[in-house]
Amino acid sequence: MIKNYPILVYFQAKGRAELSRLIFTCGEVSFDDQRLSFEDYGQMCSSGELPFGQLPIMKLGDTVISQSCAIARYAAKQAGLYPIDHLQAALSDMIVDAWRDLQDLLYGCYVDRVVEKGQFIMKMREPSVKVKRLNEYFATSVPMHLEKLEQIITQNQASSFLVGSSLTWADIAVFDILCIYDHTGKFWNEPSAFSYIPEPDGPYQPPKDLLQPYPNLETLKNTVSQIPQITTWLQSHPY
Ligand SMILES: N[C@@H](CCC(=O)N[C@@H](CS)C(=O)NCC(=O)O)C(=O)O
Repeated sequence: MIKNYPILVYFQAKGRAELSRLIFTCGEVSFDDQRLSFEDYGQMCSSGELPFGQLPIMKLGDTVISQSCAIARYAAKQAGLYPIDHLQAALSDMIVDAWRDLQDLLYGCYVDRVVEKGQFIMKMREPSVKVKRLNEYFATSVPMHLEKLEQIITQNQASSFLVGSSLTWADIAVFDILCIYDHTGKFWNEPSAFSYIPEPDGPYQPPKDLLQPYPNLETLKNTVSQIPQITTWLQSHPY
């Protein structure tokens, strides 16, 4: 039977799928949240059903959509969180593209994508290299992006959201990446997590007071976390 609601497929992690999950949840759009093991992923890869050999994907009937931003944009339109005004839509796209840059740079600290025997493969980095890259990431890329996002909110005369007068998918994207940076998150300190670093100094600790220089972002994070659908989602999906 063809399901008439989206099936979102990703690993057992927030990663690049949590934004779409949060958007669907916030807009009360039904979706199937499928989480795969690495073994399942390998099988899916060999079956050729992944358009670019990567996750997340979203299945809608016989159609498979890849690329996290494309999926999240679809979710946002379904959820009523994508701006109707074209200029506001472009501003929201800009912010979500920055979300994607931050995700790419973060996972690039952990894995390298290399060509071996004519195939793209992911190679885990040496622990010390990961730590060095993460330190650089939090010292340079993160503040540069957070500063800009803070400024965008300051300059928005219409509200304390990033774009226009109400919540959009751009706010949820920024919320999502800020949650990933939470130093208490399982992402950093749970040995079973994909990104746990066993050596040389135990789990990586992201900076504790990351949001201290960015009061608008702190307010935004609190506001989004208090949306009832999001609060309920986070209670049942803390990691
Ligand atoms: N541009 C893609 C990147 C997707 C991506 O890198 N996914 C990772 C998991 S977070 C993956 O499937 N990696 C396997 C591989 O690249 O071989 C997106 O934003 O969805």
